[in-house]
Amino acid sequence: MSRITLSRFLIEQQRKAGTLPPELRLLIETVGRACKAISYSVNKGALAGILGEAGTGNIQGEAQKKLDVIANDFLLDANEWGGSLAAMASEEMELPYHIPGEYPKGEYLLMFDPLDGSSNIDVNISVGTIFSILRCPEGIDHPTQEAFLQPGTKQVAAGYTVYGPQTMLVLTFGSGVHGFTLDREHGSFVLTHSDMQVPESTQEFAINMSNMRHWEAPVKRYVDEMLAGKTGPLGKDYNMRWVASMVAEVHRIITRGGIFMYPKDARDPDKAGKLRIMYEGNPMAFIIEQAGGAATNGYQRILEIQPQGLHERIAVFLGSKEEVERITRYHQEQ
Ligand code: AHM
Ligand code: MG
Repeated sequence: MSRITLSRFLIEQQRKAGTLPPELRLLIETVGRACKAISYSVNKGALAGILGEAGTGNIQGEAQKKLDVIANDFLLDANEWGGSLAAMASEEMELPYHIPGEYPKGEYLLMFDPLDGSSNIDVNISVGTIFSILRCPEGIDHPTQEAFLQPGTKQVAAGYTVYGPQTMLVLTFGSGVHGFTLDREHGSFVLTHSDMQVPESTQEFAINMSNMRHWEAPVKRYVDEMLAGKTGPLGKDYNMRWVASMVAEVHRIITRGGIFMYPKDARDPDKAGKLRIMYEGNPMAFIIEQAGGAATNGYQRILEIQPQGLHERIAVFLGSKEEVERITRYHQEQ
């Protein structure tokens, strides 16, 4: 059988009545094209002079890497002219990006973290792009941040691209999770992982252990129980991984199971975690749920939270259902 490229896959989904509107298909293809360009840049690294600091900061007070800025520009440039979008928002920009007047506007809103885990780029460890697509509320011509503040259940599509030993685009538009590997010789994403599923139970967890002293009681309890191993209350030995790149972490979990945690902690009481709901928590929660896993902030489904700000942070617990349910129970019981 011939290979199914991303374009072919999306066109075939569009033909299946009602599952994928043509405008959304075009938009996903365009995001995929931008990710290809990012992948080639990531791959060239020092050869293209794109490693290191940009010398600027973003709205979150984080120093930007050159590649953060390059990836953001690739996504803006690729998506502004196609006619599918009403506006875009990014981790790297304080306010929504409006579609320039010379281009037609469409009905969707696109949000992205252009280069997640970018502290890894200089040490040649996996990074990624995360994106989330919403419908622009009706009657809004010039979307401000309020238009974006919809709960994750309203997402019409979400995905990530992991730039690792292989570049893979993993995608959902609400009917399962589909994984495509970039074939560099042909320049196309090819369907390699159909109907990806997170195993229900696991013996692998991911958390930044160096923050342990700042955690809240339910997280301490849960990690202590895992560390106690076979003779502890959970009755099994666990293994730990921490890549410091959420995309790589989620990709591992979707492939072989596990739980990923970035809890709220006491370092900064004003911040409910490190990760941002709109372009990290929501898209990853949508993908993980579509793959049969679960995602909560310790108390409720991430997808049901009403966001209050474009760059709002939340606690994230996602992955294999049994484990996410356990840590959520521990939060509710306290
Ligand atoms: P970024 O979007 O600025 O790259 O930050 C998000 C990243 C996640 O990919 C990762 O899970 C986390 O930050 C790592 O944090 P830490 O530095 O605490 O290990
Ligand atoms: Mg990020």
